[in-house]
Amino acid sequence: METVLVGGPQSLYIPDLPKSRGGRKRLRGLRLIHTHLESEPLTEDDLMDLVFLRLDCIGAVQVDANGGAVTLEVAHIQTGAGIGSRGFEVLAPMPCHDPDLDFPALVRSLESELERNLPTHSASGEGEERAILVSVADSDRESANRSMAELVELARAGGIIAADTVIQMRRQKNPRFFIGKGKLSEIVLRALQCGVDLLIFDQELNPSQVRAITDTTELRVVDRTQLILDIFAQRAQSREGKVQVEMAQLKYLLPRLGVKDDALSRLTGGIGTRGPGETTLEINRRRIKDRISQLEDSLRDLRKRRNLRRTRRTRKQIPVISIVGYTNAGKSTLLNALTHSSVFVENKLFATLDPVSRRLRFPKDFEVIITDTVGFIRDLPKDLVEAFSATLEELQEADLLLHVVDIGNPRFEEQIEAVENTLARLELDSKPTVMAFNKIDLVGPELLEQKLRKHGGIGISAANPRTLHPLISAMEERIAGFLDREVGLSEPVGE
Ligand SMILES: Nc1nc2c(ncn2[C@@H]2O[C@H](COP(=O)(O)OP(=O)(O)OP(=O)(O)O)[C@@H](O)[C@H]2O)c(=O)[nH]1
Ligand SMILES: [Mg+2]
Repeated sequence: METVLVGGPQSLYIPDLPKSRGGRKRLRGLRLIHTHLESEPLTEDDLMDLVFLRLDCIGAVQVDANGGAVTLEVAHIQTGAGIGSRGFEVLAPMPCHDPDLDFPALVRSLESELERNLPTHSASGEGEERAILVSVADSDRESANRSMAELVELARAGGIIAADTVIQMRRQKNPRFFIGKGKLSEIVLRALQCGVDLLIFDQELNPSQVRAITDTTELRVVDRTQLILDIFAQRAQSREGKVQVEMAQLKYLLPRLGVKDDALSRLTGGIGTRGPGETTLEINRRRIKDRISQLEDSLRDLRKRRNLRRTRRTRKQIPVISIVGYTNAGKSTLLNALTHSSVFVENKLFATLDPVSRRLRFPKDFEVIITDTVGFIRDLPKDLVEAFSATLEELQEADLLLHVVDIGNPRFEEQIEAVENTLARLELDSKPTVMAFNKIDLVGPELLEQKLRKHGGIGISAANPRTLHPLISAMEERIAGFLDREVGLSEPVGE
């Protein structure tokens, strides 16, 4: 026996229990046997406790009129149950004086089944983290699915494998847990089955929700914003990129420190502990504020230098084309193809963080600077946009925006909208823009034709330089137009 608890007729308060014997991925090694004075069967609350506390089993003793123990009802988790099923099995009541059950054998078999379900380590690659991805959506199942598909990609970009995904359709969010409590218990069970101790939510959670879920499930909790911040932290190469990411991470963290005691250690217990922000994430609020103002200083410095470079460039009057677009649209591939360079390209979200500029000579014999920068995404976290304002300011000097769209992606129209919204947020929506529909090799000619007509774009395949001529001509024409106008303004030609 480990602990004796005394409760009232209606309820039993269960204090913090000792940690499970094999870490969070196994049963706790405890059976909870309690008395039901009204002789009622196992209740919904009992069964929730069974799952949330990962008990080996839960038993209720039913009593007779004199308070003597009569029958024992026992439930245990089901190791094979998936999302959507109840996840536990209630055994037929047995006589208390002679329960017909070999407990140790039952627990052994549950644990060995759990063990068997776990993925073998080498198969998934070393050091890869696994998580259950969770979304709570209000009405549109289709869009929740698409958003989840993107979250899976985001997780992959952050080096995390999605062990399972769960979408709950729910008009009203549970204020405490955000997700429904029943669904949360299914998730806990699923986590146990998959040997996962990380949940990633597709929606932003408030600090007390993160805390409530962490407390109840003993699983680490991260939301989409934190995941994106984490990817940026892993990717940042340049000093400027690192400063910007650290700033965004700290600004995200700061309001979340309002919740008392160890909220910080809980938050940083998530995956947001890698990358440049790593050391600073452990320090307290005061020092975070100091650090933020320090970072602001260095960003101001970096921005000054950037401005200087820019003025020099403008003085030379070289037109600038900036490539913009949703992440993974093929921006860097296009820059490489246009300028015969070898900027890093990868089939992962946010491969590029630091802006890159290259020169490009057009057939008509004038030169432009073409820049590639960080990709956009739907609901780009506010702190990131702010922190990356220096990088994004580069776009202000562009004479022409080249908006690259991945027409091979089924969500490309939403992506166009997300990019246009971000451009509007950056007050860039009035810039002249050429739209390039990339990856035409992935779609049929009819769809392509229809979409090009609808959006007024030019079809290309950045992977195949022979397809780029129409785009090059279109850009050349637009730029030549500006140059003529500028020449016309500064040195009016006589009669
Ligand atoms: N099938 C096909 N794939 C392409 C084409 N152009 C680029 N890709 C692939 O698309 C993926 C993303 O390309 P990137 O150039 O890294 O995309 P990006 O827009 O710079 O992405 P981020 O920097 O992550 O925002 C890579 O796997 C490319 O090989 C194309 O024309 N056809
Ligand atoms: Mg790129």
